[in-house]
Amino acid sequence: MDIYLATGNAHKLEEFKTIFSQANVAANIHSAKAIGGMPEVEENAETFAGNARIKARALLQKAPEGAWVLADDSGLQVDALNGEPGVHSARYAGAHGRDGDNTAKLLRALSQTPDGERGAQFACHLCLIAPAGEEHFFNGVCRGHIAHSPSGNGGFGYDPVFIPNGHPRSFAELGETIKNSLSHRGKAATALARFLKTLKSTL
Ligand code: ITT
Repeated sequence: MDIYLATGNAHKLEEFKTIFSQANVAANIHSAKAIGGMPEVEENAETFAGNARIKARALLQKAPEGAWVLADDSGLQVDALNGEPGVHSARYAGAHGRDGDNTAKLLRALSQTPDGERGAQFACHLCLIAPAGEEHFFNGVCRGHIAHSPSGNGGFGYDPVFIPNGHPRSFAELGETIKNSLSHRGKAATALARFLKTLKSTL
């Protein structure tokens, strides 16, 4: 089966490829680039699932017949900020804020927040659309806390300031194997992989 990933974020594509190959999912994951790139969409839903659906529907228009489309909408929800930046994570510091700017803004917002009150979670919602048009949703959450300063060079986005529960280091320091085994995207993709394996006739 062929799945086109409705994202312009190359890091997400790489994470899905790795997670699917580790889960032995016999699906070919294609980049949106292979069919002319991810169309411009306004991610104006109030929920991650709603935005994932907007992205998946947009790419479906360009996908070859018989192909499946998958979109990921994800973000960081910080307890002390009432769940922000949430669905605004990518554009927290401006139109499509650069990762470093978003992270710097987050650290400023939490500059007076003490240890013990810096809890946060990453959330990932996936929307998979079948060739016949039916929609399937999967999600995953990873709890942790926000560090006082960035560390590590791996991953993307807020990874340098996110310390997952049970680990002493940031996602950017832990490396992709550990990140994928704990992360919001890893959990959502594992649920998706389980679903795909039930579709024996198409695999
Ligand atoms: P697409 O919409 O094209 O998929 P995007 O990066 O804009 O790419 P989102 O709208 O889902 O994706 O925004 C997700 C943002 O949340 C992302 O830009 C990061 O800032 C943050 N984020 C999500 N998952 C993350 C992860 O695994 N590690 C670090 N930051 C993450």
